[in-house]
Amino acid sequence: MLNYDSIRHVKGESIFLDDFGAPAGTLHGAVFYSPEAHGKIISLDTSEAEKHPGVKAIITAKDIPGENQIGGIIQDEKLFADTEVEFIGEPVALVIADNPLAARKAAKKIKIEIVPLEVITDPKTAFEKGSLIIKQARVYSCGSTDEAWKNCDFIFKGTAETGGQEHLYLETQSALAIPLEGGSIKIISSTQNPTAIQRTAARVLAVSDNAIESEAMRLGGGFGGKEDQATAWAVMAALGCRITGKSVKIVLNRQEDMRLTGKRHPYVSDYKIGLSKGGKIISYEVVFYQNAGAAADLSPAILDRTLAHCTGSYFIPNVKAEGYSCKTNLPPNTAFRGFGGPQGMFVLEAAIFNAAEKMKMEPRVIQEINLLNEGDAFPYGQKTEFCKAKECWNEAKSKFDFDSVKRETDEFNEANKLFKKGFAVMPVCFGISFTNTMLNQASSLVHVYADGSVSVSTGAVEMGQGVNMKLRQVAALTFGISVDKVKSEFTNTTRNANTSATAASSGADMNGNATKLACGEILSRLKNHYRRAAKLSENEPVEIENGYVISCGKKTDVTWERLTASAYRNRIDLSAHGFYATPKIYFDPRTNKGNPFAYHVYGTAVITVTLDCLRGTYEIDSVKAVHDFGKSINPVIDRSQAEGAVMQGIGWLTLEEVVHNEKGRLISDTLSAYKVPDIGFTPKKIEFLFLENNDRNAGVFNSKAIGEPPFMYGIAAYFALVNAVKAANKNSDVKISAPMTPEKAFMNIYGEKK
Ligand code: MTE
Ligand code: LUZ
Ligand code: MOS
Repeated sequence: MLNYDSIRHVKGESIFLDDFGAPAGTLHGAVFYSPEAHGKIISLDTSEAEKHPGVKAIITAKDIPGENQIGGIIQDEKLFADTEVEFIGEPVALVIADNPLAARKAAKKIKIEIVPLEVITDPKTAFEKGSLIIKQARVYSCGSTDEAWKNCDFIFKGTAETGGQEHLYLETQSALAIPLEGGSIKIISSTQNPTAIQRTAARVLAVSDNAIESEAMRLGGGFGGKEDQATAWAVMAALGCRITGKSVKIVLNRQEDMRLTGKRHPYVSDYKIGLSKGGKIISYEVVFYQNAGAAADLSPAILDRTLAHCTGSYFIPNVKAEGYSCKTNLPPNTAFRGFGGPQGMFVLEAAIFNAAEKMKMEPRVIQEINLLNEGDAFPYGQKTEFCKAKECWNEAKSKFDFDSVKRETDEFNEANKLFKKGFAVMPVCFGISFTNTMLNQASSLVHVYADGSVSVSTGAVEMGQGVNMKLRQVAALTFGISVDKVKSEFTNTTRNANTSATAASSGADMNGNATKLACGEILSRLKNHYRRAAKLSENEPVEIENGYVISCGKKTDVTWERLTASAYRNRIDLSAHGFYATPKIYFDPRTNKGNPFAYHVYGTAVITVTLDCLRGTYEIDSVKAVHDFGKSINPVIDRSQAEGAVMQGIGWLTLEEVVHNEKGRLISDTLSAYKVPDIGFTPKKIEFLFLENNDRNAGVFNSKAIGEPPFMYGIAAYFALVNAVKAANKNSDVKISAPMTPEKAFMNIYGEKK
């Protein structure tokens, strides 16, 4: 029982990077960053800073031995700005001192002269000025919207906006680089992607990949914010290490982390939707303007997922979805749970909401009749398989009784003037796999020690989502032994090479499958060893169950430990490497057609809210969902992932508001200015019903990915609040612009209709 992350966390025993005993003499780095959102650098004066006590080095672009380039998808991001700055918070120099305070104080003494250039913060303005990350539009389409409009009884147009979101992982970005022999460097960092750090550090330092060992112990949360954006700090630490010959540690403080790192992408989107009288959606056009910030980062991949998920859980025969990654003078925005999917789905829900209002129907009627059926094709060509859209909806509809939710809400609103309730339903369908097919690969290195204990190393990074526990379970299930025998190791590039980020909710799926393969290999060697020793023929069934060998169906007295010790003495290899590449997926990025996802995850949630009409504040009364968990291998982890994700989704659309001023400065850069849901905001009731099934899918042991899909149930909270506002003032002209902060709810109740 002691061998659980949760218990270690509660006892304060878990080791995070900043707890890790850094080598004696470790130096500390502080980042000096651009105070201007756009401009030409005309001078940089570090002379005063150099004189500050304790300062050992000040590193700028000119000190980089290799390339000053950290871009992943597109090579458009410098480690340090040299001639131009494009956002406030863009790193310009790294001050290295013998303690963090001295480094930060010295950084304040650096002087930079910048000739300001025009600052753009809004994606549509960027689009109009031709400021784009990629010039061409990304377009996903099916059928013909041009043809379809004439078959529609109703056509509506509108705009929907969603805001940014701060990751607010408890552990801020941090890295420690330690010099090894022969010019090699070990980087330990809080990253979802150790391989990206290895490759980028090698490139910046002009060394080969094998000169960099990159490790992640466990993260105090990542949520996508450390998929790409842990790299810069880790590479800076490595560069500092190379230049000073000493270990270098960089730990951003909270405010630096909020100012310097990118967030969820805000979007502004224009839609046009066409329906039949009965509410069938016939045609849908949408243009997404994604606010990418000043560099590509993961924006193009995120835009792809927005486009892939723009039809949500619905079948729409005629679709044209266009997307632009707009370049603005903000920190590059990045991965965040859902990876553009939530932004895509939100717009269609806004369109359905708008249509329903004009057609005097309830949104849930339109939602229900358009749900995906088995075999329906998405605009990207893939057809649904084991589709659970209707099953989840119907189960939720009956278990949570949507009709009585409606009746109770109406009755409450009749009876109350100062408080109004609202509810909304949200079906989710989320594709599992990286949309970039190449990334869908994983490896596992399993050692069985002679005493029968097991060590599992994969590319999966533990960030609180419980992947380490799931991997231990996979090994234990495959071997037929107790989970206590198995340990998940820290993620390290010398044990697992060429790993993908732990992301796209597929960490447990892919690394679990690789682990199953590796364990299976060792298991078959062990079984053969037993057969030889017991003089059984090759075909006689030998199994291991609950730590004992079962021979020809009968339990023996040979324990797992005895078997492994004996195998060792007989010179049997007790280690194996498993490699998993998600089968049957492909995607052609030129036509945007293919089978990008291994499978889809489905569910339906209903959220009820109460709005205080005098204050604009609100409570989430309940979140109830039927969710397709597949055959869960760890229902406790899966349930808590679902609850955490939906809370994060609700936060995105309600309290959390990322605000920049017109100069590109982040205003919401403290926790007093940026509100996240806390325990007091937690819904009074959260109920997740498991739609269990044993469908064949690419999840390990037919489990299903859980990390991201429930995030999107949060969208129901937004529309529930809009309904509550409209119950308070039926003439309120609510602009669909998330988040619905209490201020906005208030203004929407009392604001003038234009
Ligand atoms: N849960 C916790 N506690 N902390 C996190 O940082 N990240 C989420 C999700 N759940 C996260 C989390 C995101 S964005 C993803 S993609 C998945 O976990 C990644 O892990 P998995 O692939 O193992 O599900
Ligand atoms: N990261 C990525 C992701 O690189 N590709 C994806 O498709 C993805 N999806 C979700 C989260 N992260
Ligand atoms: Mo999650 S956004 O895929 O890290």
